[in-house]
Amino acid sequence: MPYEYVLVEREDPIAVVTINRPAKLNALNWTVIGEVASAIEELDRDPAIRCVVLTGAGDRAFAAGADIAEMSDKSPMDMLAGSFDNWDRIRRVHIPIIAAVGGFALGGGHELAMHADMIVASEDAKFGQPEILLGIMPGAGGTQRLARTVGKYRTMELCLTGDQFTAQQMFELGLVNRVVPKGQHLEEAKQLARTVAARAPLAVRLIKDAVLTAYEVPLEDGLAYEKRLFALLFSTEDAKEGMGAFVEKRQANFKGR
Ligand code: CO8
Repeated sequence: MPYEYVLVEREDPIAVVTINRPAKLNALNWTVIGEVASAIEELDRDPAIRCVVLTGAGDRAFAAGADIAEMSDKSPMDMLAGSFDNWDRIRRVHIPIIAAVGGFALGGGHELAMHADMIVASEDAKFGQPEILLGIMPGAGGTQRLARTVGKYRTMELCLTGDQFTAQQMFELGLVNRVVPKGQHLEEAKQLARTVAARAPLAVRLIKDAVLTAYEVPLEDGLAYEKRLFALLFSTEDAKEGMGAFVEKRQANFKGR
């Protein structure tokens, strides 16, 4: 289905979802975020696709935040009823998502990148939570995901000053996986996606589930959950294939069964 602001390009077994609103630095109006959610959900349901790359069109931005013009006259109830469901839809997919960030990832754009499972950034990328400069605050997980990833003190700095941090700074803080020369973020993210896509698909999905669960539950519960998922994989053909291939000294051929 064609979207107004989102492009989907399949390169099975990976797909690239591009926010395509470059004249507005890919600002996330409610239609955009709904379309991103729909596109990723559709790919999540497709067994031929095993990893998604999420990026922004043009060379200036991944996304410069929620659409300020659209938001400016909203009431509290408009905001609550608005697009939060779509953010949750992105959060709930099982397929791994890699954000390929060039240029600005600000506010909701930064929060959207943090909905991904890994982040690859061009060396010119700029990350920040500038909502404070607008008299508001992060609303799509910025304070929570940042605090869990880079810690209280850097989160406070980002959110209370609104300052932009470089890709290298975010790499050093553990939020960015790889920093690459300007303009090479998409290719690097696709390469990383192909690596993940070549792995045993059921194990990939359960690993994503287990790692995200680490942010939700106490360690004891997380360890118990991991143990059950680990045992569950012993019911799969891929587990027999993977361990059998190691023993027989050959390449494993995973089928997602
Ligand atoms: N919203 C709407 N339009 C935007 C946005 C935005 N966030 N960012 C840029 N644009 C538009 C500009 O208005 C401009 O449009 P036009 O050419 O029609 O005037 C075009 O994009 C190009 O932008 P600039 O001319 O401003 O480009 P500069 O190179 O001068 O500046 C900046 C680039 C520094 C990125 C600047 O555009 C900027 O500061 N943008 C706003 C960044 C920001 O404040 N982001 C946070 C927004 S609030 C938020 O994200 C809250 C998230 C809540 C999530 C939960 C929702 C339910």
